[in-house]
Amino acid sequence: MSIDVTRDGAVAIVTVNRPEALNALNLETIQELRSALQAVATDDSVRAVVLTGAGEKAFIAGADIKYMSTLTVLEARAWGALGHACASLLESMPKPTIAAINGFALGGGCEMALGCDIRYASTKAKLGQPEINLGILPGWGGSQRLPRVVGLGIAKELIFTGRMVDAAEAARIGLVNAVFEPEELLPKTLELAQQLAGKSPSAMAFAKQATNLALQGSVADGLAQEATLFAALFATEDQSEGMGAFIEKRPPSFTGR
Ligand code: DAK
Repeated sequence: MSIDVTRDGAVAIVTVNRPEALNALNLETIQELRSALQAVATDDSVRAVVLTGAGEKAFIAGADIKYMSTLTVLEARAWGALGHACASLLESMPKPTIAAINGFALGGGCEMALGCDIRYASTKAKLGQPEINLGILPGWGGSQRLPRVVGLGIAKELIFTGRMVDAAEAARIGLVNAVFEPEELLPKTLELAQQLAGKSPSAMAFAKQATNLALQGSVADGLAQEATLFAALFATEDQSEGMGAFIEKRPPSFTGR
């Protein structure tokens, strides 16, 4: 098994554990990752998910180049679909996902981080889309998600050159939300994950669904969806609890109902 799933209360920590290959994703690992993400996505006791890599050096150094080197066109299609499924699960599961980028996040690794809602990095992190140097392009969502995160001009520069950025530059261009010393990365990520896990699950799910629409379709369609989701939350106990707690000057206790 190259994917570990552990729990810290309502937070699931999904760790890619193949450090001998810098956590590169081969067929077995990406299939296991997809199963693990499907499981945490549908487990109501999980309210936030952290994705990270085992060892000191890498988050995920990419898709496994040795595995990819022999793919036919049809196999490459299936391979692309597997990576798309994982990144889409991270992006669309109805609970927050946070990447704890503890080292190299290259190619498919950067694309998994881009699928997450929030990215925290260690000072040792290096991110990039080096596929151009292998004669291919980012195939697990990078061509679409990187421009949405850092803007089209910077994304094109990174994808066309294949150059890596360090953690400081990644923070400056908005590719990661914050940077921490290596030993602080997981504690800080878990602190955030626990904070998010304590929010109303339904409000969180709808907030994620609504913000995901921000860069898709028209503003008018997005506003219409926002209005529907907003109104629907007034049918939940969590809305009464959240507002009641404010009025009664006490912390809220959300149940997900
Ligand atoms: N794949 C396979 N093995 C990898 C790997 C990778 N991506 N990255 C590292 N490794 C392995 C190395 O081969 C080495 O194994 P041994 O040779 O010892 O058996 C071990 O991990 C340690 O790596 P190094 O010895 O190279 O370590 P260094 O510290 O010297 O260098 C490095 C670290 C991260 C700079 C270097 O390993 C490196 O450049 N790695 C490759 C990074 C990279 O290019 N990543 C992007 C992969 S391409 C698509 C679908 C998906 C994709 C594209 C298209 N379609 C369907 C269209 C996705 C593409 C990618 O992700």
